[in-house]
Amino acid sequence: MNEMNKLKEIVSRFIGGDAGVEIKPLGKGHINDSYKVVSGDKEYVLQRINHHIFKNVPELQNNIYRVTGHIRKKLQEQGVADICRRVLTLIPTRDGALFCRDGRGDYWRLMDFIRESKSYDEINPELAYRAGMAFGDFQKMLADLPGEPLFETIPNFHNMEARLETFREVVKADKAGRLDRVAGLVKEIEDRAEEMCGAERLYREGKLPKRINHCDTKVNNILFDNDDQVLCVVDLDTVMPGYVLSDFGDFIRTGANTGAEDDRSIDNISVDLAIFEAYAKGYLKSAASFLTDVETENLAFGAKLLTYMQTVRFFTDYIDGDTYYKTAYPEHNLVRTEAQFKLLQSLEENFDRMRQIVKDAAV
Ligand code: GN1
Ligand code: MG
Repeated sequence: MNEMNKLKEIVSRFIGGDAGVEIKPLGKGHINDSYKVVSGDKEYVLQRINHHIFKNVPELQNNIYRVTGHIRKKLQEQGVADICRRVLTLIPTRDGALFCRDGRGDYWRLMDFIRESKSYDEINPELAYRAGMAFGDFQKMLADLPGEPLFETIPNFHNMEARLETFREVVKADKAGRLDRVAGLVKEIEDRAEEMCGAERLYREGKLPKRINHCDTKVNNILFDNDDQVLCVVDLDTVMPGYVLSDFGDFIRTGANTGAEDDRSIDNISVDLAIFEAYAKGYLKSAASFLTDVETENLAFGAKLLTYMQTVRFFTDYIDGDTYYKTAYPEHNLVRTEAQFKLLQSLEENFDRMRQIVKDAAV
């Protein structure tokens, strides 16, 4: 069976006969593969879930089912219109399962496509403000999710101590023989290691809580409508307990970078403080009511932490021989590492200003 027929066969397990189904690649994820499916007047997103990374797909899908169900209920209670564009909807298979497996052992899921929506890789302050409110609302809506804690779809996902442990192991093993030329950068990582484990220390001391977080608040994981109003938060694979400074920081890492995540021109990269300020204001407008002082005080640190963490993660993958992230060319992970490190330096230079902005926005 060719690839297209295989995809059609998978879609048919969810929605029945494949007459007239059109399937095209979609999106820019580094982990899963996504396709847009059009069947008559219906539109869907089909995804192959990377089960080498998300090792427990049933639990992963169950998380998403619970999270989207809870948000849908909240939106209904608030009388919000057009709910099917305001929260993701999983489509079960014809047997009622939340995913299916193919003959190769790959896992697949189907969701409704959110119509007339768009995402941005580059954003302006106005939209950053709206995105900040939306991610704050997302955390707020999930604060009273009933039942068991959500399953940790990737254990220690945003745990800096664990990330550094893995980093040190791959440095030691130097599996791909790439270490020689990057020794300077390894030192830069180590020089900051102690500071960057601060959130884990605060947690152990009982000073920093965990809440249900999105854990992948990239700027392009927010969908806007044609009038640039926020429709919905997408990419829910990593929704799990974490520190709010992580979600704050990951948006700044992606949305407030004047360059691209993998920019080869290092001079393009710096923090855009107008976007930082707008996002902080929007986020605090939604979240100030539930944040503790320690959480608010550490939001600016979150921007440094998540940028440092992403530097370490790309660097780990580079040294390890590119086993985790999809890459478009051989040195892609090194380019990403250097680009993220440049952003980190810019955040360090502007850190006092960022802290003051958060302080002012919090009053
Ligand atoms: C991955 O695939 P995508 O773009 O949604 C990664 C995030 C990283 C991001 C870096 C499960 O997200 O944690 O921040 O790449 N997701 C996973 O762009 O590792
Ligand atoms: Mg993601």
